[in-house]
Amino acid sequence: MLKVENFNDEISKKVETPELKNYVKISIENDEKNFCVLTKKFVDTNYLNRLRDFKVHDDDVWVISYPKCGTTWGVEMIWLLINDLNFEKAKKIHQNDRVPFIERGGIFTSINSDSIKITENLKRPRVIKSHLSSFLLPRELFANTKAKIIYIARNPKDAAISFFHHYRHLEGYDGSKEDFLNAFLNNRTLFAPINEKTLEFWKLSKINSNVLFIFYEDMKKNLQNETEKVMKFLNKNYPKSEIEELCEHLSFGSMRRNPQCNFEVINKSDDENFQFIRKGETGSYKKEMNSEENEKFDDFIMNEDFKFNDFEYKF
Ligand code: PPS
Repeated sequence: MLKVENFNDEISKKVETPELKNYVKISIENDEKNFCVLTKKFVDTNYLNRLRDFKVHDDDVWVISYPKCGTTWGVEMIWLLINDLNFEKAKKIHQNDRVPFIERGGIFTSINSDSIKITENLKRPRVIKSHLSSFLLPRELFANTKAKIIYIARNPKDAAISFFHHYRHLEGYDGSKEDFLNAFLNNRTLFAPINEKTLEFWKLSKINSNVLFIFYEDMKKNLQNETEKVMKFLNKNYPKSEIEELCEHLSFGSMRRNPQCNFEVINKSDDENFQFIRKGETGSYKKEMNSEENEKFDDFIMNEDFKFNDFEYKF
């Protein structure tokens, strides 16, 4: 049984924005670690049930992550690997139209399109993006299917800083960094909790050969290596020269210049130069978090369950 609760506390109210109103916590009854922060719209529009009943195909590839963990980067790589490295098409069609963000229409105030229907109608093989926790994803994805899942993880310090900028420039947040980071640490930002979600997919990847777990930080360190790993997982085979061409397409500079990947920003008021593909660094938190915030994040990611499951974030 799922439980839906409104967040009526100050921490949560402080990170409400014109796009993100009325946060709710959806959880599995009697299992407090299994929850996901969404907006009330998700329940009101019945995305909650429609998504869980969504028909999955064996040739689907689902890209799952917590926001700001390199989803757009990974999605671009995976879409191209699945689509015979069709760079021409990738440069012509916006990533959102090639790879639907399946829950999008059930979350943001101004999005009126039916993102579930759009995903349903997408030509196969489909690449589908989601930030949901597993208990809100289609039941079929975890049963009776050969569909593949690729989970992309990033350290929560960089993810939180990136999300702060995202909230400001894409969701209309006008509060302070302090309030935002406090909400993040209290699992009140959209799609929280990052730790539990990450660990859940880490554990899944250990027991299910259809689940691959990759790290943003590894992509930064050696993109070619990670690309080849993903290529093998998808049962594809391209010569080295083509993989090199793909890595060039996926480089920070090239993706930043690519309007089909560098998403539109709505609020540039306090930083004219802000772009969705922002810094693209590991450790960008070091310049943007003070030592007290940094320590709070250290506590946040000190998790007994991580040790027990042999999981560590990368920095
Ligand atoms: S979203 O909104 O959840 O889909 O965001 P997401 O795509 O997951 O994450 C955005 C961050 O990924 C960085 N990014 C890249 N880094 C390195 N190289 C490439 N090619 C690249 N493409 C995207 C992007 O800059 C965001 O991180 P920050 O730290 O904000 O720069």
